[in-house]
Amino acid sequence: MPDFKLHCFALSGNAYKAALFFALAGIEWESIFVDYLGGETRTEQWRETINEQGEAPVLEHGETKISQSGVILDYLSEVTGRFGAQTAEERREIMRWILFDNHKFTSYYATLRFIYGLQKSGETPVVEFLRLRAKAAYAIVDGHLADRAFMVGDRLTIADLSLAGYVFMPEETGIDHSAYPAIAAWKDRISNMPGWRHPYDLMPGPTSL
Ligand SMILES: N[C@@H](CCC(=O)N[C@@H](CS)C(=O)NCC(=O)O)C(=O)O
Repeated sequence: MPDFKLHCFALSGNAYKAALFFALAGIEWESIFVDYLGGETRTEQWRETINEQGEAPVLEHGETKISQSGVILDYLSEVTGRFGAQTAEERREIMRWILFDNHKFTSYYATLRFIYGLQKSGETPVVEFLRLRAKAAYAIVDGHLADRAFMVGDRLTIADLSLAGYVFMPEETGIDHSAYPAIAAWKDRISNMPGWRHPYDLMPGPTSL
């Protein structure tokens, strides 16, 4: 029985960040399917017993139970010794990109992808706003990656894993990804690593609404 249990579902790029950590580290883990589309995370019982914040992913490891993908990634790097910082400066730099990812890069893109790509909203002012914000975040990450292979240092860290949450999701967002060649090259570097698997292949549950 694996030590690590991850409450997750296939459509969740936030959960993929942790699932990808396990895949690339070659660490056994168990998935616990979250019926997000069925409303499980909104039930009182789920919030009382799994996560009061009402969000997936949630990691269980022995007595430890934590949510927030950035905290989960930080915890996993600490307890496994993989993909973490080697210096205090790197630790700050990793945290800086994880916070940027949570606030901007993942947040706007994931919401755009959900509304436009999965719910098929069509063009609306909200979609237009989210796309503009997502493109601005993509441009910043693309600029950072223009002259380096990974976000921090010269190797894959949890900063990359955080930003990689939604970039392999296949849904249409109306964003022209050819405008971000450094992100495309970084994605190739990650997907060519031993152990890499697509989110829909790594986590349980439906892959459409
Ligand atoms: N900042 C959180 C975001 C988690 C998140 O938004 N998860 C989605 C699923 S991918 C969720 O459970 N959303 C529930 C909601 O917003 O009500 C993280 O990085 O873990």
